[in-house]
Amino acid sequence: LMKKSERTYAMLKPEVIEQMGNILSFMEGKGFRFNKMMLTKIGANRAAEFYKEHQGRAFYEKLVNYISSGPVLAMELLAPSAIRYWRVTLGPTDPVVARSDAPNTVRALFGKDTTYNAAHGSDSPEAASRELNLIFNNLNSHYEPSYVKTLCLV
Ligand code: DGI
Repeated sequence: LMKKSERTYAMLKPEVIEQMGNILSFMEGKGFRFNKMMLTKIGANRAAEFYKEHQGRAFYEKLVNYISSGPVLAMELLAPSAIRYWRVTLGPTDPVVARSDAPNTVRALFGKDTTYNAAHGSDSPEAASRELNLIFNNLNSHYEPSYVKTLCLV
């Protein structure tokens, strides 16, 4: 029986954009397919909305500032159990922990620390649809011309 493909939201964060080729190759090697891909910049308001579940946490402002500080690579991934599989492929939130516990993961290989941890992955089906909508389906209502940079493959 074929497992049903699932969609998730993945995002390469600003500090790894210059290494995106290596990270995409790593992801392809893990079997992911890129259903949508867009190099874009997320404004501070949308970044705050994106991470609203962390509002009030000590790191919230730093996180929002970081994510809106430069371009990100936004992706819709398609794979069987994509949500869980992408989280496993990402590795633990802290790249230092990842390097000891899960060395063959995106965060172990490409992340620096808990803030600059290379990439994001939705943690539930609800989060995946919310995040995919926020990034890919609100291009008009949230349209901020300089944020929609170059590449949009759908
Ligand atoms: O789902 P994750 O990205 O692995 O982790 P999360 O949903 O708990 O947190 C979202 C992001 O917030 C995470 O990728 C990095 C940041 N973050 C989480 N916990 C901390 C943090 N940043 C700092 N500086 N310190 C934290 O304790």
